[in-house]
Amino acid sequence: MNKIIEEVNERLKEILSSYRPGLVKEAMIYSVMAGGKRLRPLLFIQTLRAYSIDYHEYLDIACAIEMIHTYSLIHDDLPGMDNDDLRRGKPTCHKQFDEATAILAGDALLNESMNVIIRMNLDDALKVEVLRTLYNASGLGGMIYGQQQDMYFETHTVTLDELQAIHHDKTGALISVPMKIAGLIAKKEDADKLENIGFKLGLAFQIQDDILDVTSTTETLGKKVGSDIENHKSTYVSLIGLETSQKRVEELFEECLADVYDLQLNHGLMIELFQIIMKRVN
Ligand code: GRG
Repeated sequence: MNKIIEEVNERLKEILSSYRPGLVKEAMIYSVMAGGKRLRPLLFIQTLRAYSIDYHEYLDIACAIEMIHTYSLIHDDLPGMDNDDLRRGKPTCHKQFDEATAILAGDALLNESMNVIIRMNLDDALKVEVLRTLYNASGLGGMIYGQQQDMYFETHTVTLDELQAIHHDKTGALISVPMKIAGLIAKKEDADKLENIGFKLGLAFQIQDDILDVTSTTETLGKKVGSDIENHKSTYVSLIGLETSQKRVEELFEECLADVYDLQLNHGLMIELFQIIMKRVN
């Protein structure tokens, strides 16, 4: 997996270096290259590999997804949202630069992610399907809607079902969409099943996030811990407790494994990927 991460990083550097010079470009490079785990590119590439597809032709889709993810983190950290000082172990974009530059860097990453895909040499029908699927997941069809609901429930009581729906959109959409797009490329009839597995993985990932917020350290996590309690935020841990949350994560991973065995692909590659996510410490 390290080789794949290096390839993604090299291509991201190439893409970012092509932009017109200035503070916005510097801020984009700063945040994208700040040391993220590249989980979403890995989910995309490893799923393609599991279907024996050469991923190099599609590397730019992995980069575009990571650019959207980084934009969401830059904006999520802004004073008007979570107002965080630390991200990926470094000062947040608006702390390192300034608020206006951080807003523009996020906007530019979202816009340019689309250009990255538009410029690819792909079959036109596939390109349109990829664009439609990706920007539905990152927009009001998924992540932005989830962020809106997350903000609403900062001042309203939330049930477990409502919290699960927030996670589905806010975190799950951008974790499931790499798997869905890999399915559209490799085997169209599997795309919805892969998306479903991705949503379960996304929920497990977000519950882990809630758990790490109370069990980890700022040093390990690369961002402030204890922020959910400080912000009086309802989380899986606050609603069902730490132990039950941990159990739920394990159950979801088991379900993902079982679902993967229903598909005809290289199961070992998918399991390797799920284990990396399951064992994550940051
Ligand atoms: C501002 C439009 C907008 C959306 C923000 C995803 C999101 C929506 C906010 C992030 C809030 C957050 C920390 C959610 C927890 C799950 C999550 C997305 C964690 C960060 O993803 P990782 O762990 O990060 O993959 P790295 O840094 O490794 O890429």
